[in-house]
Amino acid sequence: MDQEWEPAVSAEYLEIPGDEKDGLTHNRPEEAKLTVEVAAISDIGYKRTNNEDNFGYDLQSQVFVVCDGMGGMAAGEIASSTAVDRLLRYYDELGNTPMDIEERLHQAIVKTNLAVWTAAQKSGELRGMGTTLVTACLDGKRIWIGNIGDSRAYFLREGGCVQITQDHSCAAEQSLRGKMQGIPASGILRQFITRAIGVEATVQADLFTAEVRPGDVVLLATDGLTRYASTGEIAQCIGNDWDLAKSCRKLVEIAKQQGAADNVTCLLLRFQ
Ligand SMILES: [Mn+2]
Repeated sequence: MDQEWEPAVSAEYLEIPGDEKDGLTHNRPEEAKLTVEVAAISDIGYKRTNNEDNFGYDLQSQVFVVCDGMGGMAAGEIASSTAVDRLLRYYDELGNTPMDIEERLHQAIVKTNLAVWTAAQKSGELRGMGTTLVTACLDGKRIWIGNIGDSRAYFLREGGCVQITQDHSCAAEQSLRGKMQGIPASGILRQFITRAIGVEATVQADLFTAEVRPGDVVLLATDGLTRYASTGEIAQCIGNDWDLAKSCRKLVEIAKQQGAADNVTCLLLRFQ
């Protein structure tokens, strides 16, 4: 896989308007922009009595989001559904401002966090609720990914699959620091989320960006899938199947075959 993914710390990116080679301009507007196909599914799984995952997208403004809520009673569901709704709304609204796509996505995440946090402060039943968030938006041939928590983005090209995001969890962060010795592999600490939407008034998202080509696939998924599926299994599952909805159902089936102890959500994007 030759695509280089980089943390989007700067706003440097190139707009590619279409085919311009050897001084020849061949104006084919239908090819100047990639088209994107989307399929998504959220399954309650086998062990949970409610589904705290949510997903949403807006094909008009080309933004996609998956959230995994947490909190007592219905609070987790409210946290994730609020985050999905607000992210889509804020991203759309910010399209009326002169800010570039990176700043627009960043601001939409910041405003979404504040909205969920504010709702949590206003109600005793919702206090302490939070949600993960993984989002993708498109700018011509460039994709931007933002994440908070342990819901993930994966990138698939030519049969390969790589994980783009880093989990904000105890397990991932201890592993990065090479300090796994003190934490049992099955320990409850592993599951602790170190960053979430709505828990504090401010939040720091990680942003990533890359250029996409026809045939590329991006997967956004909650831990209810990712705990059961390796990158190899995801690549095999999506493979060359051109039925994107079928690929979604096959991914959920990977979790179900292993007990689906959590809610399972996946959202697939394919570029053409
Ligand atoms: Mn989950």
